[in-house]
Order: sequence, then C-alpha cells, then structure tokens
Amino acid sequence: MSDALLITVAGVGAEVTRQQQPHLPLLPAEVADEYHRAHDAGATIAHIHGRRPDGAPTQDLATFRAYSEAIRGLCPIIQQFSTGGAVGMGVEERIEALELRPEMATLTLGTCNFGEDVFENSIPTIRTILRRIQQFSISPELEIFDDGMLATADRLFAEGVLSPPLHFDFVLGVPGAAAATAENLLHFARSIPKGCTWSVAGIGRHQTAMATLAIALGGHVRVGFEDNIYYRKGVLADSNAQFVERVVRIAREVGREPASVAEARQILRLLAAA
Ligand code: KMH
Ligand code: ZN
Repeated sequence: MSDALLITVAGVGAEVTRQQQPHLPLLPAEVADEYHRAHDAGATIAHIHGRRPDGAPTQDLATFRAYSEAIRGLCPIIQQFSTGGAVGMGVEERIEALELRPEMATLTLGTCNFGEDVFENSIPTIRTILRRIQQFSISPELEIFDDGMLATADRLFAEGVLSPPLHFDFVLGVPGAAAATAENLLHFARSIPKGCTWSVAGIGRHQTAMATLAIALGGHVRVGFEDNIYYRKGVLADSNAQFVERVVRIAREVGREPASVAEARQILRLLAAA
C-alpha cells in the first residue's frame, strides 16, 4: 500500500460564519478558488457543504451544482459532498444534492451532542442516507464522532448493507462527542476492520496535533475552516491552503508525500475517475 497521505480539506462547513473567519468562502467562485488553492498545496479531497450568499447553510441541489462545476473548472480535486449538512436539517434536504453523483459523500453513523445542539443521525436516518448514496454509486466516508458510531458500523457490516474495506473519518474534539486525545485516536484506528483506511479531523486547537499523530500512525488527515479557523492561538488562518501547507511540511519531515488525485483514488478504492 502506498504511503502517500490523503489530505481532505473541509473548507466551508455549515457552522462557521464570515464574522468569525473573514476568509470563509461562500459564493461558487470563492469556494472553487479556495479548493483550487488547497489542491495546489497538496489536498486531494474537497469535503463540501453548501452556503447561500448570505452565509446560511443549505444542501440544495442548485448550490451544489454551482459549487461542483466551479471547482471542477479549476482543479481535479475529488469531491466529497456532506450529507450531514447543518444541525436541525431534515434528511431529505441533506441528501438532495447526491443526484449529482459526487465521487464521495459522508455518512455519519450516529447521533451526538454538537455544542449546544444535537446532530441527529438515527438508524432510520442513516439507512435513508446510505440507500441514496448507494443508489448513485457514491463511495461513502464513514464519519465517526464517538465510540457508539463504531458499533453501528459493525452492525451495518454484519447486516451486509455496508462492506469493508471502506474509508473512515474520525472527528475528534466536538463538544459533546469523543475528545481529541491520542488514546481515542488509537482506539478508533484499531477498532475498524483490517484493510479500511482512516483520516482524522481534529476540532479547533486540536487540528494540528491530531493531524501529526495520524501522519505518524499511517492514517490520513482532514483540515480546514469547518473544523478550525485559527492558524495558531489567537491568529486566524488566512486560507484553507495555509493549513494544507503546514500538514504537507509535517508529513514530508517523516517521509510521507501528499497523494496525487490518482493515488488517492487507488487508496480509497474509488472505481473510476469522475
Ligand atoms: N455540520 C455538522 C453538524 C458531515 O459533513 O457529514 C455535521 C457535519 C458532518 O459536518
Ligand atoms: Zn462536514
């Protein structure tokens, strides 16, 4: 297996505001430019949420079509649509854009507290999202926010509705879900079936430490404004690419190069180029 590093950039998110992070991209051209810069810096997967021009989160088809076409016009980064959307969104809105058949889409395997809110993913919700993902032959990325979600993965594997090897993303440090600790990361990485791949999204100030651990452990990395807006304590990042550049520097120090898009498709077992 290639040692190349998958870098996912979560550049938009659903919760961060322009007031908090002035460089947050909202319009299609801004979003495409941000992912283009991140791709040039070494990112190979774009985790995508939709926003209206005023910043309100949306999962609507027109927004995703505009984003997707604008990104594709600038760079070949692998597009991964969020099906999480924003807290409180109905499941039909969350999966509306999947008919555009992105190469990847997220699938969160359980409900958790999310700051003061609840990120709802009941088993029926998970099944609805999974059916739509499979209907369009999209590759799921399994989002794991806490231990119970790993048990749900096992349950779906046992039922045969999901078959490993698959790619997991461990989201660590959300207030109300699993903490961003080395122990949790190791536990999660050891709990998934052999042959599966994984990345970590460390939230807030944990982003770089979690990324560094993942690089050392042979995992992969997610960075971006969705998870963290600060480059360092008290200093806002000036772009998503700035996070990618830092991860690439750390990875190179331990002998890992960022994956190309072609290598990423191999690592992720994606069937064909989009
Ligand atoms: N916005 C969060 C509540 C995903 O993209 O699949 C959920 C989320 C997960 O971001
Ligand atoms: Zn997301």
